[in-house]
Amino acid sequence: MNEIFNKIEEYDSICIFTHQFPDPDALGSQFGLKQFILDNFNNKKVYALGKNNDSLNGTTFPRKDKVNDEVIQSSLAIVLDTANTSRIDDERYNLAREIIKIDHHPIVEQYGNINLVEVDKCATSFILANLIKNSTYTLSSIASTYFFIGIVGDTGRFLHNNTTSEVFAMASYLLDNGVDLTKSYENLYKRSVNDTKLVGYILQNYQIIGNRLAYYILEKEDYEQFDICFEKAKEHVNVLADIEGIDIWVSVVYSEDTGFYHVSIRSKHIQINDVAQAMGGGGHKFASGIKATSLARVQTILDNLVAKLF
Ligand SMILES: [Mn+2]
Repeated sequence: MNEIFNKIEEYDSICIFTHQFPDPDALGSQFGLKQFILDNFNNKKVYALGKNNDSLNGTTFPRKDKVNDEVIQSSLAIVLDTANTSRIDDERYNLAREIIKIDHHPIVEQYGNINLVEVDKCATSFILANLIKNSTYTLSSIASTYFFIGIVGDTGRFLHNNTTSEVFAMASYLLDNGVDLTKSYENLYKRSVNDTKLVGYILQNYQIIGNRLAYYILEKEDYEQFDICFEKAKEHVNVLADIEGIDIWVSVVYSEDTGFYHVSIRSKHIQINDVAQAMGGGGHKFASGIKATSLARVQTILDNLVAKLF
């Protein structure tokens, strides 16, 4: 995709966007791309936009940038890891002169002037690292580290079934480029005492339906009693991942900011993104999310998932 590099060359100012509630792949691809551009192109202004994730920005990744509307109006926008425009963090992306979409989610909206979507790839960070690896540009140790963290995040530390041999080959390539493995993992997987208590609470209170679906619901007061914020509370769905006999596991976490119950669905073998899409959400075949307006709506989602099991 030389045209992506050509577009970067063409613009003095580039604004990089990703999705709301950014996870390690959203941030890894965003800051990896920003670092790559700064390392390889002269005199570019590059901005990573959107809200900070307080558990990742400032430690694992830098803090986000702030710009006024005029800057975006004269910029190229590159939107990463986001299937549909309503999920883009900072709706001012549409002020930009041109938009490039780079993503690995199943296609919902092709909103870019250029769309690079590879749904068979484990992470957007992978797609970018691969693009650069196959070019004449250089990939610094810092950019490699950000992309590596993105891949680690979306493969669950090389555990999920999107972990192919090409993923290990890319990890090997990035490590050769100077990824600091210990530092990457330490920041990403450290857990505060309070967060550990929340995990204990989840393990004490989750429910099982029909011996095959496990779920938990966290109201605001459930996580705030441990002094944990919504973004952090939302990260624990895989606490239920390895329970024997459980095929689908679900976390439901209420956010006062959005007014929604954020439903995260994970599955071993059973496709669940069709259920998510039918209920207004989306995502990957075995990892999807939906925003639900009420507990009654959450129950409908659970009923629809159970219907896939029996
Ligand atoms: Mn991703």
